[in-house]
Amino acid sequence: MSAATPVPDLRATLPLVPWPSAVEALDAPVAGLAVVRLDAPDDELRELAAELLVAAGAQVDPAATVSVALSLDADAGPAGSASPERYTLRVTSDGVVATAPERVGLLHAVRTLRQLLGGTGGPDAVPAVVVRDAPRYRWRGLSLDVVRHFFGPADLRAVVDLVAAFKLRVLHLHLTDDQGWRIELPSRPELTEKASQTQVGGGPGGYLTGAEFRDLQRYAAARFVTVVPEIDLPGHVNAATHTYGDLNPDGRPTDVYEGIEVGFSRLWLDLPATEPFLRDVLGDLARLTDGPYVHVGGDEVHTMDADEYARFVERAGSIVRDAGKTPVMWQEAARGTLAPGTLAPGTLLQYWDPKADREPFVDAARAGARFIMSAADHAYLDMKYTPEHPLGLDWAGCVELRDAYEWEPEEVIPGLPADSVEGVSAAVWTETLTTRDELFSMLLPRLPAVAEVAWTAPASKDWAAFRARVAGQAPAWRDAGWEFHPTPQVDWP
Ligand code: TNX
Repeated sequence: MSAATPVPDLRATLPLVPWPSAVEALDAPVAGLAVVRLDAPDDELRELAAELLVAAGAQVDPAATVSVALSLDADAGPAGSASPERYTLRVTSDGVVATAPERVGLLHAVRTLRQLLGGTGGPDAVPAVVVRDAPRYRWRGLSLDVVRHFFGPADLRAVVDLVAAFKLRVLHLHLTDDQGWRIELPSRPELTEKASQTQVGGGPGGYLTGAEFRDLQRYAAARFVTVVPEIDLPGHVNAATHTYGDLNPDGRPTDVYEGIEVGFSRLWLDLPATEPFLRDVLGDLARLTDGPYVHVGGDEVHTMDADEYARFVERAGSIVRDAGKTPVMWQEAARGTLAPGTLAPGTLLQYWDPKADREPFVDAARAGARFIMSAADHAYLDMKYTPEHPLGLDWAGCVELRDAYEWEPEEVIPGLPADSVEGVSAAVWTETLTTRDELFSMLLPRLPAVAEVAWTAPASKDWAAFRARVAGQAPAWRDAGWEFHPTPQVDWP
């Protein structure tokens, strides 16, 4: 562009979410990408890329003259970036070239291209640009409760598609709680037999079979999404204490629970049945899990003394480690140590409750724990958008789109060393969410806001530009059948 040409603010005109590390507009004609040839290093990647480009209105034809070429190249990405996810995308009227050191970066590049195709010119007139991009954090995720209301394989695949569309890499599934046990385990089939058939407010409930869970992981892995399963311990366990009376001091099964109170149920570490139960369920879950992480909960145990809680967390963590996985725990487990600061190094803690005392987090970080930021006042997408919103809870206040966008993960815990932040996860709890449409209307448009917090450098974030870019996603959401909440904070097309 010559110096005299006013430079439009690319951040507001290109419909890219999350905003990339560097975008350079070329002083060159737009690219016609309505019919393209697709070259990729392997068939799996070619098929995924083709699906995305076709969804954006392009046609893929091996005889086309314009090509979209994906190729592995260690030199791709922003200067100086060592992220394995980095990529470069060059769009000109001669065609598209995407390069990345790893396949994941090539798929990121295609997702960026897919968003460019959805811009105002459509696939016939895609602006000539070079994008060089890499994420801020490795852990970029969504935590989803499938207990309070059950969501089955088809809904979960749609959630994987949504998560992946915004370049998130983790789907954390909250699989057990007071209201149900949603994962079939070979050594403990009674759990799903006895404790999966209800949900909040009654209703049918449900569970994932081992085969369904494996299939879901495969579907997610093809899209570079890791599934992190959670068995919540030692609280949120009424489904287990309902199934096995011997997990209770009086030996009697507890009643089915269909309400939404939290904090009343618990295990007892010193009962003879407890340790075998922990070994069986965590061992089975680790064997079913392809990814490196197993989440063992640890939140809201309101009826256990600190010493037993600490012993419990250490037990659960070491069983998971012995099974070859890295444990993830809710923030409360920062206190899950007999002496301050002795939590096993490498443990991942998921921060959620802004009302909690921060000191144990700083101690845990000093001992080598790493943090996933799910600050409820920004990243809990089950909070209502506004007080009048018909769905959701409001214990952490309302979370409008701008609240989900404007926060800094390295500042939510004062005093925490910035380099102990592993990443960011949005979370959605389903006490009030009963259908896929309701779930998606809470995720969209707020999940893209959290995705940008996790991906984009703070200096490149801009609310006014984000509002404009997120509006540009709506046509794609409508095409995909993804329900969204048309918040008045955005001028929707
Ligand atoms: C707190 S977040 C909980 C969940 C609820 C959620 C509702 C966390 C670790 N525990 O049990 O579903 O609030 O927002």
